[in-house]
Amino acid sequence: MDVVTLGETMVLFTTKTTGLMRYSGDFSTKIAGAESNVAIGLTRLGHQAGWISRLGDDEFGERILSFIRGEGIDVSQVMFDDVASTGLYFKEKLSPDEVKVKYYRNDSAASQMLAHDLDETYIASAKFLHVTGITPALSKDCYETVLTAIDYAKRNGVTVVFDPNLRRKLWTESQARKVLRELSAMADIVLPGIDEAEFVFGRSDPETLAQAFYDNGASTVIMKLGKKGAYVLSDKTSSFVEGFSVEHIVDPVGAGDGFAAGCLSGLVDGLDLIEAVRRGNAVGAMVTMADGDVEGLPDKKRLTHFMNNTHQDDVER
Ligand code: KDG
Repeated sequence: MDVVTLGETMVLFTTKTTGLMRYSGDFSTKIAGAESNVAIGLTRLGHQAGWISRLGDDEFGERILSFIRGEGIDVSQVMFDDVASTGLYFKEKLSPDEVKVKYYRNDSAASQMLAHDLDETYIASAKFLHVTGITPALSKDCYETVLTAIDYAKRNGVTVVFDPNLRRKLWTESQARKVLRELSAMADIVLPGIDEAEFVFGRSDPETLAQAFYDNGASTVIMKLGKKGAYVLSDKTSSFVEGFSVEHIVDPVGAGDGFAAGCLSGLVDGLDLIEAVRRGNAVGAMVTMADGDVEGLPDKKRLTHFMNNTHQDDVER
């Protein structure tokens, strides 16, 4: 197993018309969850990924399991809850550039994940454990499950990758800031977006914020800068890695997860950090070119074509 991840996946309902959801009668439905988005990005690129989660014993849970298993992800650790329901969320397009999200996930099946349900041997079998800041926001049990997963990883020499993935609607600012800082300190690799970095450490430039995560305990910081690319800091390097230009952004949601999948794919393939992040930039850019979180995630052939045929400014080192 290359990467094991852990988190909630939901059925996403997106209005088919622009405007207030109260006037929308038609919705498209897709599967979306930050952690399974990353796992799908990895399997599409030929890697082995496992997804740990809990689903409702309902039609939406069955649909999610079928979709994720169909993407070649190991779902042997997924549990079904015969009481709590599968989480849902709705995307309301108020204008082409203004999207609002409404979660229906309180007390969802995934929020009932328990630390004692984790299989240490399963986590120990991976090269990387990928966790995000969404899961600890779901419940105290989920917070403890993430802590236990990180402990199992560290005890078994598995590299811990943490993506803060700040979701302000899921918890208070003070709760979020405390836990995101705490988990960032435990991680080997941290993948903050610039906004999340400023949320945790205050307003500043990418270099200063990356240093703050490094001083906080992470050994590698890969800061997402959107279309500008990323800034990388480790004990061996500090560098901006230029992003890839995209002529028409269809849907930016999920780009950060694609970036994470690309970076992890590069590291699994033995690329150096800069080249792994360059792959992350490319995958993140490709995600924005399709509607939905995972529909733009490429296979190796499409990724290679995109990277070789898209203008990229020189990498500044
Ligand atoms: O990164 C995209 C995720 O935010 C989306 O898939 C849904 O996991 C999700 C969340 O909690 O917002």
